[in-house]
Amino acid sequence: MSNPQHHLPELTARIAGEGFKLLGGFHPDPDGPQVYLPDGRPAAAVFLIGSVGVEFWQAYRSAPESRDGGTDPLDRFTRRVLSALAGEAGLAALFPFEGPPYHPFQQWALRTGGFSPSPLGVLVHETYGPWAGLRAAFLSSRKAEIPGQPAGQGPCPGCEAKPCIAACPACAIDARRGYDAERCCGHLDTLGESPCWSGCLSRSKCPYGQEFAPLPDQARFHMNAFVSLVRSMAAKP
Ligand code: B12
Repeated sequence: MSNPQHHLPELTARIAGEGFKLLGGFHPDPDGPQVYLPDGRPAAAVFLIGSVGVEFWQAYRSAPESRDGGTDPLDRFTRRVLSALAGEAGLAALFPFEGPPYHPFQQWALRTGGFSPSPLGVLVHETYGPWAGLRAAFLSSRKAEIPGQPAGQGPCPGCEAKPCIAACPACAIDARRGYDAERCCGHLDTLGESPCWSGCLSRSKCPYGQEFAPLPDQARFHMNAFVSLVRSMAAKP
């Protein structure tokens, strides 16, 4: 990794130009949990890169990885584009699909602010609702300017109606126990053409970020990836 040489507005624009979004950042507290650079030193600043809405899907659909027939096309597209961007800015890139063990991306997202945990398992963002994908973390060895942090705790603690819970036709979401992935998958298996395949009905009922909901083919792509991951996890001893 070379010396960090990014400039926040330029970094934000470069990331947006490739269809991604700079969701936020944080400076790890020296007395708290650290995020480590590839050379083992603790990072001084962390940027969280996400994907939201149709811009990202359009960028992916026009990339060669979406048509080459290989495995994990979206992860390969993400790694190619964001590794190059991080390298240009003198930053290191970590990805959520590296693992197991996986990097704690949801914990990092909570530290950027604006997100709350939800009964759905996914973090819900005050602007993007349940539709923010976490695609990479860029790490800087030096303190750096990061985006301003939203003040609130994210939307779920203040949402009394919680329409997400009742919307699940498989009763896979419970206010206390959270989200039951096996039950959700079982439902998808039983009903081959369940409307859930075109987008999780519970996430669709979230009052936040509705304008960022995925297109039907985008939703189906993610549901397929999710079902494959649950099956591969269940198949492991
Ligand atoms: C393994 C995994 C799963 C497993 C969960 C098994 C388990 N109990 O851990 C399964 C396959 C069930 C799963 C499902 C889904 N997942 Co998932 N998953 C992951 C992955 C790759 C690793 C999680 C992990 O172990 N992290 C390591 C620990 C140490 O990190 P952590 O931050 O401390 O962990 C938190 C999570 O594990 C979380 N958690 C625990 N159980 C579950 C269950 C679910 C469903 C989720 C979402 C989170 C979650 O609690 C921890 C504390 O905050 C992460 C990526 C990542 N690197 O985190 C994505 C991730 C958490 N998943 C994500 C998503 C979106 C989904 C799906 C909605 C997929 C989809 N269709 O798009 C589904 C839910 C299905 C639905 N109907 O909506 C997003 C969440 C984004 C957000 N806004 O929060 C992530 C960050 C991937 C990404 N690139 O954005 N997932």
